[in-house]
Amino acid sequence: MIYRTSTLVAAVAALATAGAASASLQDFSAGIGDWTSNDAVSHNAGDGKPAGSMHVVNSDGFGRNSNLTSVATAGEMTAGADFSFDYKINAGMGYNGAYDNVRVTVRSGGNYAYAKIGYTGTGTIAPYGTWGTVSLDLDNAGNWDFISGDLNTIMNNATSVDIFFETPFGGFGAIPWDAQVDNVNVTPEPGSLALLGLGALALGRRRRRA
Ligand SMILES: [Ca+2]
Repeated sequence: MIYRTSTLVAAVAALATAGAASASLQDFSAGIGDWTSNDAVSHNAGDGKPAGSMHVVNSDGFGRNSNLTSVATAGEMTAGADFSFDYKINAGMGYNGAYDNVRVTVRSGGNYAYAKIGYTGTGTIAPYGTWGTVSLDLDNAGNWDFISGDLNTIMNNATSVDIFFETPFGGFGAIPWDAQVDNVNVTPEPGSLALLGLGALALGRRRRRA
């Protein structure tokens, strides 16, 4: 029994280490890292949660969306993790966000999965000028509107992540997207946290017995 407990504690410790290694918080306090865009992207030092965020403005006058892209490094994302970020749309296609989407696309080679939050997706997005949060369980197929290839394979081998601000409509001409993103984060799956609790419980029992 003590052997089993030790094994469990060791497993939990290994999980905790793996989780810490894969977590990556980008709070944009100093810059925008490797993020790029089809539109004008910049560092907004004065605004964020807290101050310091990534700011994208539609600059081509024809785009239906503004797309922010980051390269995913090996091990940064894992299938069981949650991907989350805060966003604020200062201006979109209009109607205070009622016809807009925030979309997340994760790519791995030629395969990809995307999730849409908003008008043609799940739930609603935050009204213009207020911060909202998107949080996606990477291995929950129900979160993803479209998957090409195997979801877990995509997430475990992600090569890039895109955050889109988009309207599902065409033919509206210039869409004056002006949006900000803060606190892009990858956190270990809740199951790891439950195991941590179980490990602490097992450790407590072992100590009481000793
Ligand atoms: Ca920030």
